[in-house]
Amino acid sequence: MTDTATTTSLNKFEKLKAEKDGLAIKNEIEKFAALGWEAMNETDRDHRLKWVGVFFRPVTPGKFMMRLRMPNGILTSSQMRVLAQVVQRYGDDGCADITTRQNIQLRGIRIEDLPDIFNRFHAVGLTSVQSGMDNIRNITGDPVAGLDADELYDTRELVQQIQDMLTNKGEGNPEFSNLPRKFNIAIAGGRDNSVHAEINDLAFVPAFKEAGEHTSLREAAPTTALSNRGAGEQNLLSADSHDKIFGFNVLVGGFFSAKRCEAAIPLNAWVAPEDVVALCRAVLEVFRDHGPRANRQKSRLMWLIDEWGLDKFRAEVESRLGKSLLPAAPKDEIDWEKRDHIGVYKQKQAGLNYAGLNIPVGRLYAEDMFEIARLAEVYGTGEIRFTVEQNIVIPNIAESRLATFLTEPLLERFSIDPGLLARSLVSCTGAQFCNFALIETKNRALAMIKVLEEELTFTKPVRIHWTGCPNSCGQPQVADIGLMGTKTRKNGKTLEGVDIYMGGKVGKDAHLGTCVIKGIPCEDLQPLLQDLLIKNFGAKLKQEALLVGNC
Ligand code: SRM
Ligand code: SF4
Repeated sequence: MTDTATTTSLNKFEKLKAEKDGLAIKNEIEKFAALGWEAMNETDRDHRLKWVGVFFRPVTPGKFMMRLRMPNGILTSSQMRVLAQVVQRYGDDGCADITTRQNIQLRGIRIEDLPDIFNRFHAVGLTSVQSGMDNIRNITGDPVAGLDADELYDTRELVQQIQDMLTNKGEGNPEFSNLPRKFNIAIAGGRDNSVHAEINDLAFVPAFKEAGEHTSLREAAPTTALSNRGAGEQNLLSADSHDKIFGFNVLVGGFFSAKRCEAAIPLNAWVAPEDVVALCRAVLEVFRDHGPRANRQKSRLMWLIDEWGLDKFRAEVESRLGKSLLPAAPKDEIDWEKRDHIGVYKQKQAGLNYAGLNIPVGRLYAEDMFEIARLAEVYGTGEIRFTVEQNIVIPNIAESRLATFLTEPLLERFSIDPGLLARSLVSCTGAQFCNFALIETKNRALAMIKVLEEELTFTKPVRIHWTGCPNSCGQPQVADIGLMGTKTRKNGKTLEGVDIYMGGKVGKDAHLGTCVIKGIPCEDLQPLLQDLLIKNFGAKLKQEALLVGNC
């Protein structure tokens, strides 16, 4: 238990965790299934079930949401089929959403089916453990890890190792089941920061150290640092890299919340890949044991760093680690604009391609999921990946199969070449299922870009992110145009509205956007967005473009 928690009064969530650890729920699933959701203890139902990834939805009582864990966003076609079967049994109530953490959530779940669902998950190596409440969220990694000829590090194995350590191989780990608050971890393996490292509580970004500097944490020869890299190691170092060692600069404290949003700050630490798991453990132990627990609005890691100062925090992490941290490398290797991976791209393996399919606002139905699984098997090796933009990647498509793949009907809906607004559209769950939502998001987001794409021509993608409330699950602060749900007044009436964020930059020199316009009623939004797109992003009215063309 924390320093702070022992000296201050506990908030409601700390109390419920102290009464019974969330993970204890794991052994009570059969009992809940027999009882039914209405007879269950409310605290178990509304809160503790989140420790096994089951979320009571006050908007649709009795129809639960299940949040999985997808380390590095990767799953197999067999796993996708199991997920499809689970949502299929709920008919119109069943669907799934790819999330902004490279993950998937299932909807319509009935409590009586949980034992069977967990058995099915177990059979194919899926876990939903510790995916909600005061636990570590899905760990994100590069969506084209192991495929991209330009990658610096294949993040897959490392992400899996961290998840295994933190969740006891998906079975649940009581060591980390009572954090002061949620915790996000990301590892970037490429030059374009595909994971939004800067918005995580703990993030690792590629950085090279001069070999001579690599002394105090461990005397590691370059070969040791490279040995953990997984497949396709040939292109991993830059040409002049004989005397450089690959590792990661460490960022800490990034988070979004209703009250405060912060980009992560450098810990002034560099770690070799083989030290990443230990560092994650050390940081989490410090957060678990010392993080502030009195006020839920002030419990994320950055609040502890504020309270202590970075030097004390770093020293405490070193003490848990049992060794000194090396200072950060002078620069990281994030020097590309962020890619969205939509389209077909050559892999580093000769003759193979990966295809990025745009899944509008991440929403999938059972038949889509079966079809994605089929495509992945017929054309690839059965592997499927998710991106933080709520899209999918199908890797390992042989050159000889590509032309046929491109004629598949599913690609008409899940395009490899969508409109320039559609390809970058992201939306959180919103009012359809989320009780925090101040507005409906997903359908509105789709309808809005349809109209805008009909009216305007674009020369480049514009990243529009919708989020239904200030919790910022849809990450409006990283968008070119971020739309955050709010309530606003017009002609004496309360209406659904948005606050508009702009200036978010991803990839190299990433920084957060800020709120530029407040309280626009959704019914007045379209002309305003049109104006912003024309003035700030080079969009042109189609009529105008036609006239110019005619001259
Ligand atoms: Fe989130 C709470 C959905 C990514 C910040 N988030 C919720 C809940 C669980 C609230 C609830 O119980 O209804 C939402 C579930 C709605 C539902 O039925 O789907 C929810 N969050 C989501 C997802 C599904 C949005 C999406 O459509 O993709 C994302 C799931 C990710 C995952 O797979 O684990 C999701 N949430 C995020 C992100 C983005 C990220 O991680 O990059 C953030 C901002 C980053 C961060 O956390 O620092 C985010 N969610 C929050 C917060 C504010 C946290 C805070 O410190 O105050 C809450 C509310 C809370 O925790 O008290 C929240
Ligand atoms: Fe729900 Fe708000 Fe998160 Fe959207 S941003 S999923 S409305 S909590």
